[in-house]
Amino acid sequence: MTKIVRVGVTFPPELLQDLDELIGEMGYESRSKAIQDAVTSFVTEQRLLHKQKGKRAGVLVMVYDHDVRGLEDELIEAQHHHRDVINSVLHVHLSDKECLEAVAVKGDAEDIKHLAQELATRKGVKQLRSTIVST
Ligand code: NI
Repeated sequence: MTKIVRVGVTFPPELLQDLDELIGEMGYESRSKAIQDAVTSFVTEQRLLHKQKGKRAGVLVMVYDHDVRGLEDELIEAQHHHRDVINSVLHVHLSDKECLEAVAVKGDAEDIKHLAQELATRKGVKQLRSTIVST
């Protein structure tokens, strides 16, 4: 039998509510199974991004909360730092406090990966999805 480890994780209430709604709709028997599946998807996606090598192009799409103190400055700083791989940025004001940014990237896979990591790991960035193709 596979050994199971128990961990404690904190969630914003709205996220947990969304998760529980989805779990109900999808017919999951437990929250743990749904969270394990979500983590598996995350690990698979990140591993795939890590393995990329050579010239790549694509789009990073992120959603963030602009009310989080200092976040916009940090995001802009990260983008300036990686300007060599950024071709264009599209900003969409989604709601009173949520913004979506689509960052078109082209260049070395390693640099694109660093940019994606710098953006995704900031507090207040709710999602970052990347679509990367070879060039
Ligand atoms: Ni905005």
